[in-house]
Amino acid sequence: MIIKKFQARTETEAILLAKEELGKDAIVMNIKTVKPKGFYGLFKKPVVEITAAIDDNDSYNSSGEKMLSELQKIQEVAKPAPSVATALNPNILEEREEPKAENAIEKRLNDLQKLLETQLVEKNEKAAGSEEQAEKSVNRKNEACIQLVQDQLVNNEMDEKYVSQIISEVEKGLPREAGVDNVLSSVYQRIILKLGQRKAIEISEEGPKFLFFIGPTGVGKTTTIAKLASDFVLKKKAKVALIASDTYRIAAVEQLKTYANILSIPLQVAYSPEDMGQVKEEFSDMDLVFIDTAGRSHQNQEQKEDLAELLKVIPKEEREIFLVLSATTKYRDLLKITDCYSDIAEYNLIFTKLDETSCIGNIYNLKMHTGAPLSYTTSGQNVPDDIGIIDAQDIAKKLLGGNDY
Ligand SMILES: Nc1nc2c(ncn2[C@@H]2O[C@H](COP(=O)(O)OP(=O)(O)OP(=O)(O)O)[C@@H](O)[C@H]2O)c(=O)[nH]1
Ligand SMILES: [Mg+2]
Repeated sequence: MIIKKFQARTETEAILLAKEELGKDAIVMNIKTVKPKGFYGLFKKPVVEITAAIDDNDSYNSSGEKMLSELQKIQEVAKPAPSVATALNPNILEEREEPKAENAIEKRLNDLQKLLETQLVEKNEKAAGSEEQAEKSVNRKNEACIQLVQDQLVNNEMDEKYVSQIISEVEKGLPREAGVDNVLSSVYQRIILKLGQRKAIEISEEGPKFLFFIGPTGVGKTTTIAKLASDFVLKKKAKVALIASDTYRIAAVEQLKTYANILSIPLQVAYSPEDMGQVKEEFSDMDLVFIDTAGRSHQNQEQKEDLAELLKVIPKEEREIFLVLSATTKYRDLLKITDCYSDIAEYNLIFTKLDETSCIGNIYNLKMHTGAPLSYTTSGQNVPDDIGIIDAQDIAKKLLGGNDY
């Protein structure tokens, strides 16, 4: 991993500099405003400093020590930062929220660090009896540190194979006497890199985008559509339409109709691929068309084929597919569901019901398993408020911060 700081007059300029030097896949880890130092600095305007990173798969080589000195301490990266995973896309950055006050997650992370340090001091006091044991003690400190972080990730239901993968990558670059902060910050930054660039819905100049929401029954597809459609209609003044294609339940169409009425936007029902073709023409002057599909059992072959037929009506370049998953579903079932939908099409991932679970390891696991971009998370039944673009920093903090602190 290469980590570098870039300064410029504006955040966008700093990001462009980072992009130029590190490439388009670089990820912004932190953004802050810096006042120029020294006497002459008094007369200069503050500049924006971003810390960007790129995974070069060759991390911590001979200059590992130097790179590590550039790694910010976990407190620094965990400071109230812009909320979003800040992939290097200026459009996405526009959507970033203002920095929040110190929040509970950061406090938990700090508490975790203190706890880990206390446990390590105790272990080292027991171990360090003589000079001769000093060497062993250093190794033990490293091992104990890593073990504690590892346990934390597994407790948050991260798959052990992915935990081992991250730990072995981090271990390669750790200095001989790495402290808890070194281990935590390396793991934190690696998790953010692995979560990758997020996928947000954006309006295109080239015509309407048809957004399919697919997934198992009752996960929150319709509610999520209502939240997103409200956001685009009310805040972004976009031209939005809805399509109900739930061929199994009348109530499903009624549910969507209610939202369409509240937002005063058009709704059409498409029961078959032919209907879908007609409605597509009708909505050709829209910015975004949200398509609600019937909740399906991933084991039902007939339903799977129906969905595949429906998707085929819209050419790939005009459509985006969002697989909606509940964060409360068992890991083994999530694997089966994602595999089943992978047979049909490429999708982006939305996780709902984060308010109903304290373990979010599955978000990381599913990202690794599918390679699909992460897009949104929802955390409550309130339309339109309980939704946000996936925030990799937040996920990394929660994974490391645990539930008991
Ligand atoms: N706690 C919580 N409940 C949610 C969330 N999102 C949706 N729900 C609730 O989950 C239930 C099902 O939501 P729907 O939007 O109807 O789910 P669906 O996937 O469209 O369901 P089907 O159309 O039957 O497949 C409703 O009671 C929603 O209020 C969330 O983020 N958190
Ligand atoms: Mg529904």
